Amino acid sequence: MSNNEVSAEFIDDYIKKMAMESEKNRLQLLDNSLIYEEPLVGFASGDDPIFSQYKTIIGEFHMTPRDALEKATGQTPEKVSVISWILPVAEKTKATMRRERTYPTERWAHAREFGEVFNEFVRAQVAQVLTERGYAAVSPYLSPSFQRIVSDTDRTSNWSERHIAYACGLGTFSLNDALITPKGMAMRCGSVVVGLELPPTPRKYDFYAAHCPFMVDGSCGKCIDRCPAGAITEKGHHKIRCFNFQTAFADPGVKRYDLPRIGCGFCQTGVPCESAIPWGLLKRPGQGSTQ
Ligand code: B12
Ligand code: SF4
Ligand code: SF4
Repeated sequence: MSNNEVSAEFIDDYIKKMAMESEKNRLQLLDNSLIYEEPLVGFASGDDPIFSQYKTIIGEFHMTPRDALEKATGQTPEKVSVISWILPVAEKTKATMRRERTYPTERWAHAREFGEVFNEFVRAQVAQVLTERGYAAVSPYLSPSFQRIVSDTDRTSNWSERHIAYACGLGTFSLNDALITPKGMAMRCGSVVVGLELPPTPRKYDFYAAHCPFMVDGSCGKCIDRCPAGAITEKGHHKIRCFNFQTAFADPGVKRYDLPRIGCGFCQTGVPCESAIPWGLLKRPGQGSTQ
């Protein structure tokens, strides 16, 4: 099969168009409004050394882009790239959460549930359009190789979508672990690996948590008080406390909405990093910018 030319612009437009036009990006059981606003899209070389570093930072089990592509397709293309996208939660949904303190709003819970259904659709569609044009492609999260790694003290995976987004220049980590992107922390993200050369998006940061004022100089810390579970402290994010707390929202007798999962996300809303990088808190007099 001969390859049809695919450019970074084509992929960027394809993902943005899908978000704006797909019925799946709508809160169909509520008011049919958008789940996500316009996505951000970034790229990295699959051979960027950061992906091997993740075997130390995350664990030996974390797949490199080549691992994921070769396992799924059996192909070893000369050039490999990673495509990552950020799906920013719509303003209307974030606004409902800002007023709440204890139980996620119905809009947030629907956006979590059906927003991830849409995210899976984007992963599958992007991989398919590239495959149809003759390129080896896989969404590692949807592939049989994807594994969640669960213990009494940790919850992780062998394809961390936010580490992939970090590598693709889309944002940095934070005090509460979540990724702060130019469109904020209230988002979900996804990725596809493709046997094609794409121009890497510059990473405009040299510290893995450069977008979080607490991690830069100990200021902000607003997510500590926002978390109703006490899962965020000055020492960071307690994943098991967080997991147990949000799982309890879906217990019969507690559950308020007819959904399998409720999610949480108080730390992602009503905080300075909710919808943007909090530059105002990062640019302190005499300190200059971290951008
Ligand atoms: C397991 C999991 C959880 C677990 C554990 C989260 C965690 N910290 O890993 C629990 C159940 C607690 C959880 C909770 C939530 N989750 Co969750 N979860 C996942 C899942 C399935 C895997 C995460 C994973 O692999 N983590 C890997 C580990 C290693 O990451 P980590 O411990 O945070 O990494 C730290 C270190 O690596 C460190 N680090 C140290 N040195 C260095 C150096 C460098 C260079 C770098 C880059 C990093 C680094 O940085 C990190 C932060 O400290 C992903 C989906 C996916 N496949 O990625 C979604 C995901 C992370 N979850 C997401 C969301 C939205 C949520 C919730 C809001 C729930 C909800 N929707 O209602 C909460 C938010 C909690 C929070 N503050 O992060 C989003 C991310 C949104 C965001 N803004 O970051 C994801 C990506 C799902 C998606 N497809 O979008 N989640
Ligand atoms: S609320 Fe403040 S301290 Fe917490 S992650 Fe956001 S910027 Fe960092
Ligand atoms: S998702 Fe909820 S429980 Fe987990 S850290 Fe954020 S606010 Fe706390």
